[in-house]
Amino acid sequence: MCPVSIQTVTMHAKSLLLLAFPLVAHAHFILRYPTPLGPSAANQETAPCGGYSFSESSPVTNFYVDGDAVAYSSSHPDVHVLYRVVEGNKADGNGLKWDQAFPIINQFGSGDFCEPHVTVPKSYVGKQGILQVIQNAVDGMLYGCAYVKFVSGKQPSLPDLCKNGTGVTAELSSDASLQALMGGTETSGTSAPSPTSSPSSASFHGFSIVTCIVAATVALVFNMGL
Ligand SMILES: [Cu+2]
Repeated sequence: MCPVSIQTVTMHAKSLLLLAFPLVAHAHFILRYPTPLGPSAANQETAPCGGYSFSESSPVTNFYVDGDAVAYSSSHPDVHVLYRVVEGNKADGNGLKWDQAFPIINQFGSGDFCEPHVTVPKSYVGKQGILQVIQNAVDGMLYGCAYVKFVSGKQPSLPDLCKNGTGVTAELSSDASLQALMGGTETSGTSAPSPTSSPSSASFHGFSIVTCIVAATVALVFNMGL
C-alpha cells in the first residue's frame, strides 16, 4: 500500500538501490550496559548473541536481581524488545531454561535507551549467566548478550550509561514473535494470545515498510527535480 506507483519505483531502480544500501548497512543496536560480549553490531542478526559467544576473556558485570539497568543505543525508531536471562555461559542449545527479565516493551525513537528496573528471580543470586536482549526490528530479529554475575539487592547507583536520548520513550507492549521464544506466553502475568504469526511475517511486513520509505524518498527527490 505504498503511496507511490510501481512505475515510479521501477523507473528509478538505480536510485532505489543507492538509497537502499545505507538503510541496510546500519548499526542496528549496541548493547552498552551490562558490558556486552562483543562491541560490534556487524552480525547482530545472528542468534543467540550477535555472532559472539562466551570466552575466558569475556567481561563480567555484576547484575542486581531486584532491579538493574540494561542500556543500549539503537538506530531503529520503533522496535519491540525482549529481555531474558539464562544460567551458565551458553545461550544456545537445547534444554536451556530462560527466564524473562522484563515485560516486552515497544521502544520509540532512535538513540540511547535504558530500562533501569530489569529484574531476575532471586534464585539466580550467586550464579553467573547470560543476559540477552532481543529486538524485533524492521529488519528482523537482532541479538545482543552480556555475561553477568547475579548479586542480591537492587542497583544502588545507576551507571552513567543508563540514559535516554531526546524523544526516546517506551511502553509495555506485546509481540507474538518474541513471546514465542518464551514458549508463547508472557511471564508478566498479563494474558497474551497464543502466537499465530510466524517470525517471517514480521520481517516481510518490515521489509515492505522500508520499501515504502525508500520509494517515497525517491518520489520526493524526483518531484523536487534534484
Ligand atoms: Cu537494523
